[in-house]
Amino acid sequence: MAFYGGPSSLLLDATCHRATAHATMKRPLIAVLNGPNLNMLGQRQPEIYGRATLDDVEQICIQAADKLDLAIDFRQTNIEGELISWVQECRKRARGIIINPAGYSHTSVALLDALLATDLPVIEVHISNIHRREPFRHMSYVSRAAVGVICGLGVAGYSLALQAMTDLILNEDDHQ
Ligand code: CA2
Repeated sequence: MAFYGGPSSLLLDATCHRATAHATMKRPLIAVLNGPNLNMLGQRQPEIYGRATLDDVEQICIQAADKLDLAIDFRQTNIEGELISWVQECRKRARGIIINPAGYSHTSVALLDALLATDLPVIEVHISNIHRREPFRHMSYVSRAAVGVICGLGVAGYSLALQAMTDLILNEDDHQ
């Protein structure tokens, strides 16, 4: 697991008289959570999931987040209860959740309940197009908690989700 946040920038006003309050502005934190077996990415089934490893996905997210002025906390677990605990922790610390729940998408009411309880915007990502695959993958419990679902666009889905999350947060801030 890893937390990434860029340096806060020190902005000077037009006349350069003083540093402004922007110096202390913190980047919004987005949790990027990954479920079981995604640690195997790039090692098997490249025809379905491509050749990128989970480390590559993490780097893609770090670079996208940096451009978007977001901080990210990128994690993967094979344990359902751990994923649920991480979702619960997000309530106090994150502005949004991007999640590839992997196999738990199709089985876990408990994960759905945890996501619903956060009241945070959730974006669900799948690397493969789950609707072109076996029927049991067509239904995702998690989708009921998601503002949007990105699937079938490979690992680029993660950076697209970060872009979409930025728009959701900016929209929330505009309406506060
Ligand atoms: O397409 C996706 O991102 C999935 O969430 C991936 C899950 C699958 O159960 C979902 O239906 C769709 C599987 C993740 C396991 O990934 C592996 C990658 C390489 C080798 C073995 C597993």
